[in-house]
Amino acid sequence: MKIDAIYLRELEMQLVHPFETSFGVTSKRRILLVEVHSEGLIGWGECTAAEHPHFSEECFATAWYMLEHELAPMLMANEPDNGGECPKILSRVRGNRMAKAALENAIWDLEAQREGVSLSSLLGGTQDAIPCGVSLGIQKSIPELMKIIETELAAGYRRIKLKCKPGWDVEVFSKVRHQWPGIMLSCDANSAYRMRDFKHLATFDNFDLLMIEQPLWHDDYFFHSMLQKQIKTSICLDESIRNRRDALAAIEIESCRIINIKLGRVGGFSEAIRVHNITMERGIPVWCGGMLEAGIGRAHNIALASLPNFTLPGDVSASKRYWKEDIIEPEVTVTKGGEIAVPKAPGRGFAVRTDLVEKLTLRKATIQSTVTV
Ligand code: OSB
Ligand code: MG
Repeated sequence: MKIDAIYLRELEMQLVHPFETSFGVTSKRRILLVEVHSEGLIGWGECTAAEHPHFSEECFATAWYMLEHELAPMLMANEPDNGGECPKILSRVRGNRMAKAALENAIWDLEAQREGVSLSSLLGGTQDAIPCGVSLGIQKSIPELMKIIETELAAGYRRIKLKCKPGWDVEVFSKVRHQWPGIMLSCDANSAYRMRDFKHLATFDNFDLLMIEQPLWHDDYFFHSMLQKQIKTSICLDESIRNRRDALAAIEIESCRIINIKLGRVGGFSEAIRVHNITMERGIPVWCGGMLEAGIGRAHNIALASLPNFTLPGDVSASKRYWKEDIIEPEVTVTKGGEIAVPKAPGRGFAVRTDLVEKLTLRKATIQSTVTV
């Protein structure tokens, strides 16, 4: 496809509530959007890199730099025909997967429009609706957390995930389990524990958790395998799964029994599909993770989560849980039964509110083809 121009935008968006994990608090997001103009169509991508490099090595500024100076010019010079060709074109740049994903996903978004098919079906999606869970940040107090859980269960969400860290774990799980004995409950440590905590982590087995997500180092699966042998609760890996090879290695050495797939973390739709396929082959269920996305990232997550091995409720939830006003129309909504309907319309199925995007844009960069005809 002939790419006319690629635009990068920096948006500032205030979260409805601050979100606290074991690595810090986020109140405002700087959202990096990629806009690819080609043959009269516009493909959109959203970069999931956070403000600071606390979840992974990437952050907003590194992603912006890589996109502006390396990735977008490289893609323009090579004119991919479809989303699936992007990883090879961008492979000379090592790492920087969240930056790559934003660009590659914009091409898939464009391709779905060009082909007149839904993004979900272009990716190989088979599910009409995706089951939803929520990820609840660390709160000031347990009673405050209990109120939030009550609200989210009433809204229909099918799985509650609690962010945890030393000092905000077993006491919390115990109170929550006591109040709601039957709910699907899990926790996410974002690498807050170490080997000295193995005995403590084994006590999580008392709470019938669906999984414990990324208890140890962000880049590890060897020690997670040691831990998995010593606890009954299934480990789910998030941070340490960067690609299909990581997934396969983690499955082979039994580091986890569940995997969370995030588009940005694995570098885009192509690699996400490869991770999905190998987990399905090996009988390891997956779910779609979230990175506090605005509407475009959320729409892409929904399309991804329609693939057949996404059998567990994911972290993709309603726009209004994060934003007063989302940048897409309609906003993402969740049914009383805790599901999001997968759009069937051509493309991503959610229109971009360009006026609002323009209003929220703090900075814009243009990458134009240097090839003259
Ligand atoms: O580990 O899943 C995570 C948010 C920011 C960084 C990392 C994570 C999260 C979440 C929130 O858990 C998921 C969401 O977008 O709802
Ligand atoms: Mg996680």
